[in-house]
Amino acid sequence: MKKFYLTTPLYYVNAAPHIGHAYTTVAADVLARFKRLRGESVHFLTGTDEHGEKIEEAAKAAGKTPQAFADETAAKFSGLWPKLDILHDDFIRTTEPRHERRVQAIFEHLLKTGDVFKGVYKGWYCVSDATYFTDTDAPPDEKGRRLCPNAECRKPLTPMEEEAYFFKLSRFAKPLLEHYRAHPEFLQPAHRANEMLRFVEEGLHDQSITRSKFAWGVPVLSAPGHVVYVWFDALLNYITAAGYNPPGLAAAAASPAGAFEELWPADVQFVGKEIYRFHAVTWPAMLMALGLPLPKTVFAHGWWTVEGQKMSKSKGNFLDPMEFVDGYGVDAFRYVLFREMPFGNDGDFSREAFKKRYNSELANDLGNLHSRVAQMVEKYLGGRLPEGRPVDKPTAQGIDVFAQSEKVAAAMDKLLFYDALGLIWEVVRALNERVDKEKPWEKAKTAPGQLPALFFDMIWSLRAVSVWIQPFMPATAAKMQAQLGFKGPVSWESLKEPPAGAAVKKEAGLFPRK
Ligand code: ME8
Repeated sequence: MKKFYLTTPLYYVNAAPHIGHAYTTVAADVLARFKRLRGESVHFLTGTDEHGEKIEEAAKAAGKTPQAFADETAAKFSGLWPKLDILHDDFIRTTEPRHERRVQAIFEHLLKTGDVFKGVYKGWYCVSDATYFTDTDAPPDEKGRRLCPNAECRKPLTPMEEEAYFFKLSRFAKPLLEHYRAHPEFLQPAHRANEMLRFVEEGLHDQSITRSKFAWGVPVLSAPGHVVYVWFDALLNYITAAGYNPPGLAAAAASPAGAFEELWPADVQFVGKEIYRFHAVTWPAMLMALGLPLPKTVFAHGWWTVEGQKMSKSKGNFLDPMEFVDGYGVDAFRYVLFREMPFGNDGDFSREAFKKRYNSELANDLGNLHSRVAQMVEKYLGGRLPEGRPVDKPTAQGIDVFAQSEKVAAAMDKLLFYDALGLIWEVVRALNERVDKEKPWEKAKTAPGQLPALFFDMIWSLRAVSVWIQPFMPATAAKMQAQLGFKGPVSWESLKEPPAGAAVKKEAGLFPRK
């Protein structure tokens, strides 16, 4: 059975993880948890990108071997994910034999088919971005310097002339354009897809994919002294980790028959917008060269600035996710990431905005609602909802909760996490309004007979909220569900079950005010 396969980029091990890395990885986790909740079988891959000149230089600066240096930083990534409640199924490091062997076999195979060929590379190279540029890509500036054309980087480029192997990228411009047109869901969001389309329409250059001036990379078997270009190496992780057996791979190293087909093609690949060209152009061309199907969707999200500024080494303003996890709890951090800016756009991460959102939406809207309703059920109904079905279905101030659930699911499926949270908060706010309007404490005196049906409806709606927020805030969802008398494992469909006879109790608040 094919699994829902989703991936994040492989993060470079030259520096510790920050909120940018956390963002993409939590996004993948949110989708993975949503799919599991819907009953799908999921495979979620993340990992680290460990080769290349940049890592070699960083290791040298730290006085370590590249491998020892990579081991240390990779552990920071793999150690952070459980603290962010990320449940990945696999963590690949590009220095692992399972990856390196496959990269080597793929290289030799493409050399045979002619999509990889030998030539001389002459041009410019940005060590920091690990990207090649031609004379025209990077014309000299007013001072005659060649700087990296990436506005975020602008570091001096290194002139390069070396014998190298090339990937025949130019051959794939036409098939790529055909694929983009035939599969509008392939590149998302749409505005970034247009950029890629325009780029490919201008024609593609063959790409140098080996280096011979340094050693920290996957060695090319048939060309001693050459190592595989870090991007060509790293992009392949999405299939090497999935157990792709390239022609020529030693039988002892092969994964069992059918294992790869269970995962590939990937369903969603998440990346940041700055590496979209590699994922929207180079990567699918590599897959075409291998005769493999393309991922269904490659989604490029936007970038966070921090307190209005780009995060950078020189500014020393990389935000550590643990600052927020320690201060507010992991769920609040996961929530704010997707509530503060629409997924796909750029946005600013500020401590003040975080605190405000935490207090108004989590402590006030959701936390208060949950505790006051649970408390009233304890007080007025002795902590137990009536048996039977006093209402047909939950309605929050006129919102049909079941219909809303379909809308939330549709937004999640379309990766519109911000919209999904918006729909969920419509219900949270409506429920708060309902309490204010119906004033159960007055009804307890004037019309106590109405309370069982009212709370039955409210708890049912709250249970739905707890299921919807589960992908974003798994620990909070679990706390709510325990207090709302949910029995057994919860799935997306569980919200349809009427809470007949449920035992409701109020425990410590979900989100203490800060
Ligand atoms: O590019 N806002 O690794 P990397 C949002 N190794 N997301 C951000 C971000 C920010 N300010 N900063 C980083 C590489 N990210 C390559 C990838 S894939 C085969 C190889 C996230 O460590 C975002 O996902 O520089 C971005 O694409 C990724 O981290 C870059 O991580």
